[in-house]
Amino acid sequence: MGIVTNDWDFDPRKNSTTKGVSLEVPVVKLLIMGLPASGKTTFVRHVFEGKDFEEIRDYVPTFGVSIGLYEYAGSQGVKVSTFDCGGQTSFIDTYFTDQWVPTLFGNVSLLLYMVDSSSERDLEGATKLFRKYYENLRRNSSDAEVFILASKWDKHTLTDEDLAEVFKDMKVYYVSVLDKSARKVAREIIDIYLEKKRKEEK
Ligand SMILES: Nc1nc2c(ncn2[C@@H]2O[C@H](COP(=O)(O)OP(=O)(O)OP(=O)(O)O)[C@@H](O)[C@H]2O)c(=O)[nH]1
Ligand SMILES: [Mg+2]
Repeated sequence: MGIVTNDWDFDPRKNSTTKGVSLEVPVVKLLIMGLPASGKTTFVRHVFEGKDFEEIRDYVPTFGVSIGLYEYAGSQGVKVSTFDCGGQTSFIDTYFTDQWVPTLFGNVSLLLYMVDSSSERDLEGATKLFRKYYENLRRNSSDAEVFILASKWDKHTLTDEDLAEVFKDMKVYYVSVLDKSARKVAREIIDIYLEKKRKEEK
């Protein structure tokens, strides 16, 4: 089985959510992964499509990988492509096939790994899955930046200590789509990446 996607025959000129994005302009590729219902799609729609929580609060599992291309308002002139990977087990298995590894894990600028901070029960599973994704990422995009996003921080039961203990050297950010934190963190993370690129080019 291949990956079934919302819009897998990805041609940004046709499928872009923003019109007129030039393919020549380099884009920041965000790979967004995590367990089912950890908040990935909500984050993408809130940050990049400008939706408020009330408009998008119903849980609709992502079928395969949902790809978007956005002109990012937070940093002028920057294009962001989002690869929002559905967390259901049936999809996850396909992400590691030879057919899809390069498409998903290649050329990644930033991996955002979502961990539901309102669910203590899932932490072990989330950590295991993270390791698997991380290994594939490092093999295919050795210099990608990696961030753990502790989602649903408005109702967190996990503490920052819990997360620091399992994600040790990783950078952990706390986000909620009910306040300004998700957009603020997205901007901070993208700026970190852009700054790194600027330094490399000098
Ligand atoms: N309270 C609260 N709920 C949130 C937040 N972010 C997401 N949710 C809820 O979490 C549920 C799952 O959200 P999704 O974003 O669809 O989850 P997902 O990670 O894309 O799930 P899959 O596509 O199945 O992998 C929805 O009911 C959202 O309303 C948040 O910051 N705070
Ligand atoms: Mg989703």
